[in-house]
Amino acid sequence: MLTDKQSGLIHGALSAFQIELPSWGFANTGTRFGKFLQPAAAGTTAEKFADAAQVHRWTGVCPTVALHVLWDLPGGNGDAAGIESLAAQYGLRAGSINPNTFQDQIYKYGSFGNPDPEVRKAALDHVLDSVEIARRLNSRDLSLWFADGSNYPGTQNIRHRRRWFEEALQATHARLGAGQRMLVEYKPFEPAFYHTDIADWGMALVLAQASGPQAKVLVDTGHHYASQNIEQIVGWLLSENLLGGFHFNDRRYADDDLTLGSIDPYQVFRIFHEIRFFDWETGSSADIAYMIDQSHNLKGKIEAMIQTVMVAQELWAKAALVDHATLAEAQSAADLVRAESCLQDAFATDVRLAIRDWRVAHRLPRDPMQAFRESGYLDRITAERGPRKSSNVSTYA
Ligand code: LRH
Ligand code: MN
Repeated sequence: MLTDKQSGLIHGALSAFQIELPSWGFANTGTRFGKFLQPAAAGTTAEKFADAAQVHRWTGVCPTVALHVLWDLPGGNGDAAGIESLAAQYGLRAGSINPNTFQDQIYKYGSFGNPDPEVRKAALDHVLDSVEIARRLNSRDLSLWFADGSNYPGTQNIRHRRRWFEEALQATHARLGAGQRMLVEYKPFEPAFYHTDIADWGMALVLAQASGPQAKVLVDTGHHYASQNIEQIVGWLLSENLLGGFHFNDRRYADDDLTLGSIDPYQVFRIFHEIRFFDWETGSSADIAYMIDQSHNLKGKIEAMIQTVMVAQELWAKAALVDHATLAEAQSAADLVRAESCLQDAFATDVRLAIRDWRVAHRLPRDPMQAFRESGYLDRITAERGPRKSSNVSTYA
């Protein structure tokens, strides 16, 4: 049975927790070995917003949708007005803006890191367009991931590419409006398999610092070597005031983009704990964008998204139960078992009843998944969208 204090901590934590949905998480996706089409999958940006609105309707904590420019605004800034009215139509807002500097043929040897100055310029133009789109849509975050790298030793000058990245990121930062941020996302490998230009948190941190005060680091939980301690990286980025946001997903091997908490829920709990412990210690609330970045190749896409939000809320609520004062004391006393038990006790606490009460108190359904299933929305869109599926078998978009 939870104490009133614990229920209060959970309710307070949930009311401060929102998570952004990726538009691309609602579209048909696959692997290089195939793509299993789902009749209900979203095929247009409008359908992606409609599906995201379902997740927000039943969970109440997903008011923004991350957009990938060439997938959602193929017409660039010209499509912004359309996006704005779409978002308004569904009671949502455009979230982080993600340029696409990886799919065009010109990017074979990279974008910002490409040895060809013409290609670097084309990539920068696209990113600067994306800054304008973000300004037009009142989106705060420009979220930057680059596939750039090489596949064979000696084929590229790693130092020169780093310098070109610094120049282009500084030019991007110079174009940001007040209040806008640029989030630098790192990834150790894939699609490049020898070196990736922004391969880890340190490289992203150095480039963010070189870019300017509105640049932060984005941690995608799937972008780490299997044995890497992600919450330690989070601790360091918090200390440097350079933690800008997360892309949440789960993995067993590499960047598997599975649903959050499906493989290692304690990992996400440890990350959330580092953030809440930092907030408790500093008496502040770190300004972090929580976003989902998953591709649902087999699970129903809307259900997978609702499941992810529910698991994120549960792990966030558990992290709110860590007794920080006792923990700090035990850490100083090197009382290892007592310190660790502070985390294990919180993680082992069943918070689901308190979360259900919080939902009812906010006029939300106790069980968002059940509410969605009973809504008939999935049957309706399957009937509407199913017949046309065979026509557009393309990759993410
Ligand atoms: C790269 C990545 C990046 C997105 C893409 C959809 O692996 O995590 O954040 O742009 O997935
Ligand atoms: Mn990502």
